[in-house]
Amino acid sequence: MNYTLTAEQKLEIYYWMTLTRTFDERMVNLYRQGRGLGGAFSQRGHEAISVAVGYALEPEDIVAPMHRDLGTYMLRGTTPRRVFANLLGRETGITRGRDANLHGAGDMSLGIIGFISHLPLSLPVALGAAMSFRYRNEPRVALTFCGDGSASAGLFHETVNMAALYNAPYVLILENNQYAYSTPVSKQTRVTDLAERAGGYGIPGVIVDGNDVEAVYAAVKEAIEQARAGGGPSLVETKTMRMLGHAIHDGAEYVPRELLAEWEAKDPVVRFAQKLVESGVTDRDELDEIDHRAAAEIEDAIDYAEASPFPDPATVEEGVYAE
Ligand SMILES: Cc1ncc(C[n+]2csc(CCOP(=O)(O)OP(=O)(O)O)c2C)c(N)n1
Ligand SMILES: [Mg+2]
Repeated sequence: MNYTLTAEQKLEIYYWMTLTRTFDERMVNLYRQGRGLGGAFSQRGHEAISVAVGYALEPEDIVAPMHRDLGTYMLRGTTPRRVFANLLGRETGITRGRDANLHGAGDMSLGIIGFISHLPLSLPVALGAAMSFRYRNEPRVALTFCGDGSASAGLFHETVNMAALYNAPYVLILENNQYAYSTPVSKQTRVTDLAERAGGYGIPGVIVDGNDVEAVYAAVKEAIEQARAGGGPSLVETKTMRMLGHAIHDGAEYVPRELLAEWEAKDPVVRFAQKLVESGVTDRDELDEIDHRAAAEIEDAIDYAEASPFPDPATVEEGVYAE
């Protein structure tokens, strides 16, 4: 199938990408000013992936995102207000201030399984959702994400094998951002293209430029619709670069500067903006207007979060399922 986007859809995607980028830049600033609270994982470099995936999913599908998939959370309806409130530990956040992070930030009314911190535990949980769709004969897909580091854990292999064996409507996005904390991919495996692993389990493995939003959209849409039609699972390896440290406290001094410079030149947001102008979809003025709209939404989210109350300590046992 040919999954090309209309001019209107491209501008919509640009809006979500600039919203994700602006959210990230403001989040990093806030933490550097001492106004942050929990852990914060930068999204820089991952915007094309998380936005394209969120755009490719249908409302009835289920997604289990990781910590660098903010665009997907937002596209499914998690507002910047709720995410910022979560990061600042407020009652109005997704976890009602229980976790000042993206961990556990699920909302099943939006089809989002909360991110499970223990990597890669989201993989088998999302597979369970996919199998329930299959058993009920529902044309729905479960999609989940996995990092290069997470793909080195045994559970990755067990889950992909089982998904393949049962022909589950399951899509796995492998975000290869070159590092797992301070460990480069070359120190985890002799394999360069992690998508090759799919062949070992008898499913398709596709490699896509993770900084090209249109390419990611086309590859992911194809994988989703194939799974929906009963064609079984696939793995999409999106190659990108984690442009900042693992989390806000990490200066990433161990990452060669030349490698960052190489990827900076391929920045997914800048590149898409240039493409939109060069191909005549829009002009710089309209993109500036979209940037301003996104910036205003993020400022509103920060104001909302900072004005929100912390949870009442008396409610600490609410939502605890074991004692
Ligand atoms: C079982 C387990 N071990 C260690 C950690 C700590 N940890 C959190 S993120 C991370 C690196 C993950 O790397 P990757 O999967 O490549 O994702 P990225 O952070 O690069 O997006 C580690 C080691 C964890 N969350 N779970
Ligand atoms: Mg990684």
